[in-house]
Amino acid sequence: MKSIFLLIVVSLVLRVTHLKAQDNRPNIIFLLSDDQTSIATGCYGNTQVVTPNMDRLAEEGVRFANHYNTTAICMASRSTIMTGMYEYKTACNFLHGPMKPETFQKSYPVLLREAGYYTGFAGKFGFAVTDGESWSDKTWDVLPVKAFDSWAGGLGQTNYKTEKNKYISKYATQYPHSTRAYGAWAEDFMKEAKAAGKPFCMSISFKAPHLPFTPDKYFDYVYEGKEYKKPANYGVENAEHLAPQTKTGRQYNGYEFWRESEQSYQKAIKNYNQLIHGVDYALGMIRTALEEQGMADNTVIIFTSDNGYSCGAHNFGGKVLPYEEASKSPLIIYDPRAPESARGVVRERVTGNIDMAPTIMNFAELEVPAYMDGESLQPLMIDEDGIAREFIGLFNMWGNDEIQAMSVVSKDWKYIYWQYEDDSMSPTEELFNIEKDRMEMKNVFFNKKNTKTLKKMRNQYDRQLEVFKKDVVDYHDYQKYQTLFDRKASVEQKKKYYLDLYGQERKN
Ligand SMILES: [Ca+2]
Repeated sequence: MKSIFLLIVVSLVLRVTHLKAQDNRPNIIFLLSDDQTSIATGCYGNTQVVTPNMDRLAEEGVRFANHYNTTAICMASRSTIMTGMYEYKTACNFLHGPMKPETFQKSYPVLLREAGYYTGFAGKFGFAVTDGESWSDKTWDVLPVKAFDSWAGGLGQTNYKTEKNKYISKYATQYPHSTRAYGAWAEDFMKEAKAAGKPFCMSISFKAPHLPFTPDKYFDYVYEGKEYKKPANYGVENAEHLAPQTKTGRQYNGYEFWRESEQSYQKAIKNYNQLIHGVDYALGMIRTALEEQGMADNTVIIFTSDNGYSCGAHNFGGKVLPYEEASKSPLIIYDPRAPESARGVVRERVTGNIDMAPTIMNFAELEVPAYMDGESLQPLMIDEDGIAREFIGLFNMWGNDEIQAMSVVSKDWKYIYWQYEDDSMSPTEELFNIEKDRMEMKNVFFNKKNTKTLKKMRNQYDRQLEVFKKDVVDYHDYQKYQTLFDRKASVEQKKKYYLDLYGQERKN
């Protein structure tokens, strides 16, 4: 009996040792900036910014030229990133509600931890996880602190001052600005993970370059005395061709600092770029730490942002809109183990924030769950035809009624259906040939030459809506979009929902 027991113990020990020796799955680092439009990045063709570490990551890995946030606002995008699901399935956004705990159980950090990864999170988590209908972002109980092995996340929007963030305040003396403090935290996390003897998955969500634009003074020298040239689509005069729906709400009427004066524009764009430079520096800190820990050869790095930023394009500030500046972010993936075909290459195929969780699952050698709407981008890294997708859907279900809209985009074309109507405006369709007109200066919807393309894009839109109708959750006020986004819905059908929204008849 004794010897049988001994045999079992020995075989168990051997098995554990064997498993440990076999676990050479890569470490995964997921870095998310906040409100970084793709064009604010050097490797995306901007010669006015200094982002050497992002550029180097692209030179050594894969840069995705057409990466969209399927909902271009923090809370919804972060929910999508973690779960791989569209907003109408996460049911999580400002104005709608928090994420249910059972939905969070489907997120990549939870799944990777269950699969033996050592997991960590730092920065702006940005959405609430609770069964409650109302929540406050000032309380810790809506943050899944215990779902991670190591947690350094902050409340609500977090703070640029390191000392104001409970879990990273110990770095405040050396790094008073939180962006570099997250770089320091990353180094400590790697040591911790190494000691745990497991592959790690580290997610850092920087606050930068989100408002308020208060960059790290340490980088004041980088853009000192610099005058920025504005893009060709800057300003109100370049919004004439756009739908009336877009010229409502805070994106068009707020964020005055982008247009108040030359001086206010220069100040805003400099601070915005300087905040991004800080993130770039932190990326450099993280790569150095990886080398020092001897982990660089087996660590995948994914860098992206939760939404873009308009920066005055077409007179818009903020994000939310389906236009290029607001909905597109950089996406760079570096896998040190990848073949030559995934080194220093650019992929044109459309990708989205829905692809982040599936890609991470794939890197962790786990099956991508069927409920995830995105696809793993690993095959696309190796080959432009690695995934078959041609279109992706974009949704805005936040903000004033007028700007809530659905769109579809391919690498060459974008179709937007502005559904809102009242006595002053009708539903408006926009078609942009973004391959030739990246600035979206011409709505070619009325051009007969594009009849075939328009038909194709409308079909894609309708197909996307069918998927929406099939999958949409029945809570948090998402059902109404089945009707509102329907190109064929009548005013009468839509009216009911405007009534629900305002508790009264439509404004006009
Ligand atoms: Ca954001």
